[in-house]
Amino acid sequence: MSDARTIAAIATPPGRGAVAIVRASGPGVAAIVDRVVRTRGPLVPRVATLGEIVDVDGSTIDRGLALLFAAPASYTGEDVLELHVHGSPAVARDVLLAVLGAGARLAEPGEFTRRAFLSGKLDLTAAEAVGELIAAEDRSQARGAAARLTGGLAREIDRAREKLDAIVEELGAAIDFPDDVPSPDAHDLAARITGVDTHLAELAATWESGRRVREGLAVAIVGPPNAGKSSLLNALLGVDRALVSSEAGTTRDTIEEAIALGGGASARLIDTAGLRDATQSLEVAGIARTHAALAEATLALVIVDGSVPLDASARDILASTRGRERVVFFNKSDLGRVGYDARDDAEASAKLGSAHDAESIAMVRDALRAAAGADRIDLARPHLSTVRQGDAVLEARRALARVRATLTAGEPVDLVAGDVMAARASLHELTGRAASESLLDAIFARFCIGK
Ligand SMILES: Nc1nc2c(ncn2[C@@H]2O[C@H](COP(=O)(O)OP(=O)(O)OP(=O)(O)O)[C@@H](O)[C@H]2O)c(=O)[nH]1
Ligand SMILES: [Mg+2]
Repeated sequence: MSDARTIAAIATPPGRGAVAIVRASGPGVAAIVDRVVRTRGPLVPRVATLGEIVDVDGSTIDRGLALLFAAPASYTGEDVLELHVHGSPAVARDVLLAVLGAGARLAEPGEFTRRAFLSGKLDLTAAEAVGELIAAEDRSQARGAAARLTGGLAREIDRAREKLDAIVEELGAAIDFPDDVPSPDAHDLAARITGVDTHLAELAATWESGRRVREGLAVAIVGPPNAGKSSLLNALLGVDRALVSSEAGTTRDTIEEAIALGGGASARLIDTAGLRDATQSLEVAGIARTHAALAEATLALVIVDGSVPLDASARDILASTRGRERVVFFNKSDLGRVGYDARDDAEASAKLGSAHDAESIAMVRDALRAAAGADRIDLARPHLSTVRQGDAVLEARRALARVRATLTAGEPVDLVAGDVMAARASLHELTGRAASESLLDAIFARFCIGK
């Protein structure tokens, strides 16, 4: 897709606004300025200049600001022109058509940022961060992406990669000149590989916590019918979102709502149909959805009625969620605590409270907040963000594990060269220093046009 022609697009969102911006980048910008922009004097780079924006046939479309960035001091590294006009969709479209008429072609999604990457203005993780920043829906997502924009992650990865570079070089010299260059010492090599791997392991750990912050913790609220699941959902949300009734089996379909948990953490709460042996077909279908929600959720928020002895369905759900990440809440403490007091050791850390009581709700909220990882990750520090980045680090660590296995087995040191190079290649791909066209296509296709 990326031919070197000048590209153009409307950079502002569709619809009406105060200002619309049409942007062009490439070698044809000077010609576009000539044909489309009428100002008193010539445009000075980085100086916003008021003028008329004209059609290819010379008629005025709008008065607006022209802003020129001369290569290489621009977002893309090429000549860039921004035309700021009145924010009407019709005006923006006409200005774009004029720019296209003056020699540009319509930009592909993400093509401006792709050009910035190709000209070395951004590494690939920073380019991805641009996409994430635009897509960010809350502050923590935006902050995390903004931190990655500065290239801190790429520098961190490069540091690990440089250590592998040195090892590859030493191994290469020993292989090429066996008589003159001694092979690196196996012990020493293993220690250095372990050092790199530890560093990568720390980064890998940021991936899972980063994901929770970015996507919000997926929480399935599960338990027997009538336990108070929907009541708890409503209390957490602070609005009556789900129907609540004293009839068991009220909730049939899953209900999903997002909540902010404070400190930049958020969760997606999924209220579900109560779990029991149902025969009625609608309820059976609802329960199937509960199981699906439970399978997809990161955390199970298990609600049982703690005021009465635990019945079979309560015991079932407590037992079946035992191995996984969960918060157990014994509800209806205002009515008693018989069930809570008789709980198994496995539920030792379970919470007791009432969906009708603000303090209990705060307690559940805190537990979710802790699980959402807001306290565990410092978004200002380099962290992995996309699945692609997580995979690349995983791939590199796998190769390093093979290196260590070879060394531990007492094999000749030269045999590890291939795997060290494989680990290095994964890190190279992560920062985009060796990214394929198809990888770039996949990444930038997710961007919007104009970015
Ligand atoms: N006393 C008391 N009643 C509660 C409490 N929490 C919920 N209830 C009541 O218990 C009944 C069931 O509540 P729901 O929130 O509908 O329960 P559910 O788990 O969503 O039930 P299903 O959707 O049928 O699975 C309602 O009458 C609630 O008012 C509590 O802490 N104390
Ligand atoms: Mg319900």
